[in-house]
Amino acid sequence: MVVRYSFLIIFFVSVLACKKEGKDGLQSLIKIEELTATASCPAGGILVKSGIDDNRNGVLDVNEVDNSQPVCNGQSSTLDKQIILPINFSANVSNLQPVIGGELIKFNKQNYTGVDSIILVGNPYVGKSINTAKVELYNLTDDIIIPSSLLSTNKLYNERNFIETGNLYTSLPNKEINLGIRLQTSLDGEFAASGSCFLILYRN
Ligand SMILES: [Ca+2]
Repeated sequence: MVVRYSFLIIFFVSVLACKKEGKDGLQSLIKIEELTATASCPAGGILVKSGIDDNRNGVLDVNEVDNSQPVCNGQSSTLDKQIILPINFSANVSNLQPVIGGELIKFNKQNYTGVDSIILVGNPYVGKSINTAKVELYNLTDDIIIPSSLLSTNKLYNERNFIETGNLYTSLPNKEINLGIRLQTSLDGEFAASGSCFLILYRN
């Protein structure tokens, strides 16, 4: 519980810190709600809602929610075949300066016995399809990119979908690090956004 709430606090801080306005002045926002236990999430979890702040009030209003993604709490960290970790990053960029943010603190792949596959999943998008949005996993502790973690797309907001990397297990260091995201736009002056980012771990 303590972990989860500190997680949410970090999340909201990172959302506030990442309010980058795009060329059109609209920003994407994320809102997290508690999810009570259901058949598909027996231990409860969180519901990650995302969308564009169309009325520019800095709040993700009900009619602005375009995507809702449940993230279930693990029932048993030693038995779960799949573990989903939100990276808590939502940012826009419209110049060539990369935006680095988000926090998945104290991540250590060695803590997950039996895990042999780790992927980055996200739904980035662009303002114009001539542009490409680039999202990469970032090692905040050592200030370096995680190799082979690039997600790139030229999908517009209303056609965006979740895309994923290959297995990053060997790209991630054998130690505890703070992980984040680096977002870049390919064309200077053109809007790109990160969408929602998750790290998914698989046991064989
Ligand atoms: Ca709003």
